[in-house]
Amino acid sequence: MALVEVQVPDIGDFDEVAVIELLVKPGDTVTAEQSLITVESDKASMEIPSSTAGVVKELRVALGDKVKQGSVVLVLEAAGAVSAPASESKQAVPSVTGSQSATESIPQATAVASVAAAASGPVAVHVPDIGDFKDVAVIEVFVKPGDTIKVEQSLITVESDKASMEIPSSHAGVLKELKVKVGDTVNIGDLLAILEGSPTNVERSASPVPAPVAAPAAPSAAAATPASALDTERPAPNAPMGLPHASPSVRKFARELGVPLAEVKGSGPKGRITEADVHAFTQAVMAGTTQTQAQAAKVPVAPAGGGGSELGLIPWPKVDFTKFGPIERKELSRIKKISGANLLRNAIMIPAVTNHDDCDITDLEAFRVSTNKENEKSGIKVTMLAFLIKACVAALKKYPEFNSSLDGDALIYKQYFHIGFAADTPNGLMVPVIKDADKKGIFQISQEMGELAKKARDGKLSPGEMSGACFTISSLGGIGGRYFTPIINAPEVAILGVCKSTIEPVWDGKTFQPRLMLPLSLTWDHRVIDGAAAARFNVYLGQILGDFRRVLL
Ligand code: CAO
Repeated sequence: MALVEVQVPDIGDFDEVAVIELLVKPGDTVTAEQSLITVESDKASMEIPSSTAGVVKELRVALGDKVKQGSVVLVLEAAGAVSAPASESKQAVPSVTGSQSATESIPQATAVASVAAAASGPVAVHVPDIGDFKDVAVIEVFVKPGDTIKVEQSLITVESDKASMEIPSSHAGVLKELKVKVGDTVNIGDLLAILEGSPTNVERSASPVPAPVAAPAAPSAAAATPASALDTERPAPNAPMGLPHASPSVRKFARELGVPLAEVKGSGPKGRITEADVHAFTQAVMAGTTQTQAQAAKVPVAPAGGGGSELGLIPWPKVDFTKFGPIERKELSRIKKISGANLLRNAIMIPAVTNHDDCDITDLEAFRVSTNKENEKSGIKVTMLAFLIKACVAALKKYPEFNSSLDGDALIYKQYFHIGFAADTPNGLMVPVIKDADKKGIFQISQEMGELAKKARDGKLSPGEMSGACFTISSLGGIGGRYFTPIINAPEVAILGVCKSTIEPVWDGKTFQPRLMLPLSLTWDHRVIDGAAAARFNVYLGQILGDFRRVLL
């Protein structure tokens, strides 16, 4: 069985596009042409299909990664003969520029633009080069006669059986006549619309090439969504799996409004969700005639702008900072947006309390340092965090409500011990998970932690490596600080924050002794745990870290 690297094929005009969805996971069997990931630029999204059939061995991309032509998406154990690489597959992905490369298409487009700029009076807008597509159906019309059209404004959406794309206007002006309607089929060069040209034509951008967008109703693996991610496009738990059937602009619009697209009923052809549907859904929610599933479950979804109006809060202050000095605006990374929505929900929804404590790790640190010296050659560095993970497992076993999750009026007690640890990465906070930490030794945990932390920093964590945690540890010990109040990673019910250990004078009954003290901050969900249990958990944790022989008792 050959291992095959599946690469991003020619994706036309797109240079570096973000991975917004992982549709498969290691162990999945995929067929040739099956969609593997969805990538998105600011204007469109598209699915990257597999060039060959086989079993997924390794995902080489993670959510938020930027990919381009040639980037390796995953490694497959090919079933049977290896087929042509994805970049050679004609059918694989709609090529936005047909046989032309993106760079070739631009000068041509610019030339058209300058002619258009000089034109006034009626201007014809044609279907541009839409690559491999023939006789594609018009499934959506965004404009009507009388509308003022901007350059690059989407006029219609066309759809083949595998993908859909929006066709933008090559010119600005007032729409005089629309030459197509829903249900028509179009090809390159077909007349789409007549505009009354406007002098603003000079502003047209270089490329009239349509952007390919995601194939509708593509399969979406449940496990592809990291446990910590709350995406408004993610199908609701009870909804059938699959991306909502909508164009990228409608998806973007829904995201901006914080509308869960999976809950919007599409009125377009084949149940496609239109902008009007999103409007109608928003109005119905605002009027109180319908509820999102999150509202029904009394879980507030973070609004895109952090408005907070649905919580009855006053609006977020809008300040023109330029009045006070120079500024620079930078978009939040996708990871920050996703984790921000989760953190907001968890901070608001969980009646959380934090207990602070110190524990004596003098002997443990001495043991750790000597162990590392003895095992220098092994290349594995034993970390304090590995001991903390083991100590937490012992405390979770002794106090099982800390290893539970709320399910309505019931508690789910987990009989496994998967421990998440917060990792600081250039793109934001990630939480990789050490699975079955109860069955692993300190060396194995240290090694796995090192590998997972590296993958997190490189943006290479797979969804499976970030899901299933029972309890999370957030260690700022390598950085500094004294105590903090970590936010619980729902549906877990507690999280341990750890800061930097320092030598402190500790009274032994006769005299002060210099001891290495580790500050612990345990945040817990008061619906599940009470204060006395939390104090006992912290005390027990401290006792174990003070003397690990206690785990044997
Ligand atoms: N007290 C004193 N020193 C500590 C310590 C502690 N509690 N924990 C770690 N250290 C030391 C380590 O021993 C190491 O020292 P040496 O280089 O001399 O051996 C140094 O600090 C650096 O440790 P580290 O932080 O790189 O490694 P780690 O195993 O402790 O942690 C990881 C790994 C991935 C958790 C960490 O790199 C990280 O990302 N921490 C940030 C987590 C975070 O962002 N939390 C906040 C979440 S809420 O926004």
